[in-house]
Amino acid sequence: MPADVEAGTTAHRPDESHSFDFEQDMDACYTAFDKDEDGLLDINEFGSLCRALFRNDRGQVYTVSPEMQADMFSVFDKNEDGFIDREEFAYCWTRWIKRIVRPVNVFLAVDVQNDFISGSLNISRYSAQQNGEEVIEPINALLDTVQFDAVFYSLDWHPSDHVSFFDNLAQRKLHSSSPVSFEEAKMFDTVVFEGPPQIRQKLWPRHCVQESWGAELHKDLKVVENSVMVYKGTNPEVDSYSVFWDNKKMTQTSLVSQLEQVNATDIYICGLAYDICVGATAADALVIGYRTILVDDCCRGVDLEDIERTKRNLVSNHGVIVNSSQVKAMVEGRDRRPELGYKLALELRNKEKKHKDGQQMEETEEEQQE
Ligand code: VGL
Ligand code: ZN
Repeated sequence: MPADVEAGTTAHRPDESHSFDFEQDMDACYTAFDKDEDGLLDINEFGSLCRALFRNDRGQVYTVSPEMQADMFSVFDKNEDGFIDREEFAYCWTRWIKRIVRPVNVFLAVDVQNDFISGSLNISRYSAQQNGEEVIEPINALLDTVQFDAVFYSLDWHPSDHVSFFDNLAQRKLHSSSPVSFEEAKMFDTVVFEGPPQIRQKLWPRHCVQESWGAELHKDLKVVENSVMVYKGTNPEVDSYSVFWDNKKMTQTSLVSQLEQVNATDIYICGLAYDICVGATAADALVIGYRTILVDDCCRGVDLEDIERTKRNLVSNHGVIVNSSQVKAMVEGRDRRPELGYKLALELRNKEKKHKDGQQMEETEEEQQE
């Protein structure tokens, strides 16, 4: 083979252009990638499967690093013999490939409420580049064009005596560890309340009071049929930035069980404020184990540096940041991101490990009883 052809191998290897239709069945898939027909998938054959799997709707193949590929391979090579046999592939097919190709997609618009757009916590007041109203058009366009399996809207929904309101400061005792005293405390300072529960709390202007205009969703935001409202921050003593849990992780919102009910695999998150409630929600979604996608152009935040930190944090935890124009192809399984495939593989490994640990616990308990 001439040297110049050799040099170009990575881009032109026949299996680089191999696109497999994952709507076919498991056996067809196994046979297609078992190139040497030895009845086993080795790491290289798994590599060509990855190249067929992780590509976008324009046929471009996403790069999967050798480390990531080896790590995913190890999740499915359960007996660690260096091959994915047919039995191991059955698991890989149903729990991984099928979910990557046919995800269950949930959309969550966080706190698109009047107070954050033009009311008391109006984010454009804090940053010249940020205007909360700008999220409405791209969110509405998404809801018009993309068929999600479930749609949720969260609402910051505080009682009048809420702990986060600066003008309620006199209602509670500060803890001795508070960085600022009652006398010194100003709006946006962080204090520590004695509790219970003892909490660090940033002091915000009164906002999103239950049943008030400021707590209503913006009038132009499209509310789709059969969507679900999730209320957070309802406990007067604890604030709640994440739509999953309050800031002390004492109580869950209804979102957790509702996502389980629909068997959600992927969650698309956007809204206000990017660096506060959107960021906290996305971080929790990843902790719970969801494939998590931030829709960047449908978010606005308070602090530009904090927004960048939020994005870096998401990416380092295997989340993905996209533009709303990319969402439709992802939802329909035509644009399949390796980061999300990797996240799912890690979750499968965690589940297996928990299962094994549980079995071991049972065995030791039995031994102890004997
Ligand atoms: C939020 C501050 C206070 C938010 C809620 O929705 O981002 N920010 N409460
Ligand atoms: Zn709030």
